[in-house]
Amino acid sequence: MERSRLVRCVLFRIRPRCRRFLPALAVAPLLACSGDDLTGPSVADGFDTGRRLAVSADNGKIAFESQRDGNAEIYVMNPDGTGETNLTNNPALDTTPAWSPDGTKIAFASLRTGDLEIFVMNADGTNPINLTNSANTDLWPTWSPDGTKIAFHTFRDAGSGLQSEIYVMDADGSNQTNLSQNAAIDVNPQWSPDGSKIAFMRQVPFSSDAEIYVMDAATGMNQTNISNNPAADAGASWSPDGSMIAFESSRDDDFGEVYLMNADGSGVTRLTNTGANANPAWSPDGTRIAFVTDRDGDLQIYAMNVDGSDQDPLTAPPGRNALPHWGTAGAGPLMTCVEGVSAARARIDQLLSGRPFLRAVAHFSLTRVQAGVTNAERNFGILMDLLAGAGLISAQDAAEIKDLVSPC
Ligand SMILES: [Ca+2]
Ligand SMILES: [Ca+2]
Ligand SMILES: [Ca+2]
Ligand SMILES: [Ca+2]
Repeated sequence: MERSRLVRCVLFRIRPRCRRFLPALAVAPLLACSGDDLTGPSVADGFDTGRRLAVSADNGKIAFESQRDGNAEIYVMNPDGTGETNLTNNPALDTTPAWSPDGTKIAFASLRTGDLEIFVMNADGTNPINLTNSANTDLWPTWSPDGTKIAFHTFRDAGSGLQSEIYVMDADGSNQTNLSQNAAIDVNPQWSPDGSKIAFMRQVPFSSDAEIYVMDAATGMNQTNISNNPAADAGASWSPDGSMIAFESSRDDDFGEVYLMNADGSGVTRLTNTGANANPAWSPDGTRIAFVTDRDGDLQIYAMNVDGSDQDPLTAPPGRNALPHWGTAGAGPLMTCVEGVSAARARIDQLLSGRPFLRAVAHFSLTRVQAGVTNAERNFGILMDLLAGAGLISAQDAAEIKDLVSPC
């Protein structure tokens, strides 16, 4: 009976046969909860990861957690499943990867210092830096779409209880602030593509229910239950245009399935039917959703179209693979090979045509390019002028833009 009940295992049950579905890290806080069976809340786990700041144009690599090497490591792979690479190579547990919006860094949680901390490393795995340095569990980072902040959840305020809070900090680890401020278990924050909201999972301790909430990212106010179903709902992943949220739920069967809903919680549709399915992660171009399934036995990552069609495996045994987070492509593709300002403007107009969400897309792709130039603020202003179709651009600015869009 190996058909596991993904969501329920993750959220409520820690039976031995369920453990393989848990992000490795989930076990630690769970052990602290109770030795109980069916009603003990799980905490920190789940299958989602800081997914989705998906705000870009082109699909980059998928980061995920793999246990193929005997301990949890952060891997990346191409969108077709090729090129799997271990980025962490550390005997400690490494989990919940989240790409930065510009595709240059990955935030993740690691147990290498003795308790879980939020780290940030370069996209090639170099230079991991501990941002949280808190004595308690810190988990599940998600970047703000402008890349300046990271939200995560932490048990630092739990005392002897189970309280978990959504915190936000500057991207260098400074100014760590409690955003959710609620006695419930609040985990797995996911920043909306427009930066205004954070979705997260809330579970009342020892309840068999879990819900997806959203709150204002700036203040933590207006905490709103958008799933409203007596079954377990978790794993929110925003569509790149912010209009929809993919999630996992056990509302129709014990296994757990992937669903879509509008960002206000309306219009729920089911996407999966085979086996247990969880951890949805939207692709930056909005056309595919990666997810985790046990349909082939061990946990593997698949991807499907947003209507649920064309469900294809990306990873293969051996090894449990989970928690996909789909990053943006490198700086090049969006603006490749355009000559000068007028061509750049035309290219942007082309990109925006009929695709209103691509305003943010262009914005972020170009922000990524900025990271490599000296006058980031200035170039940002120039590019926003281009997006608005307004303003004259000086020759010097044009030269800078040409630098940005090279090589031609
Ligand atoms: Ca590791
Ligand atoms: Ca910690
Ligand atoms: Ca809380
Ligand atoms: Ca629910």
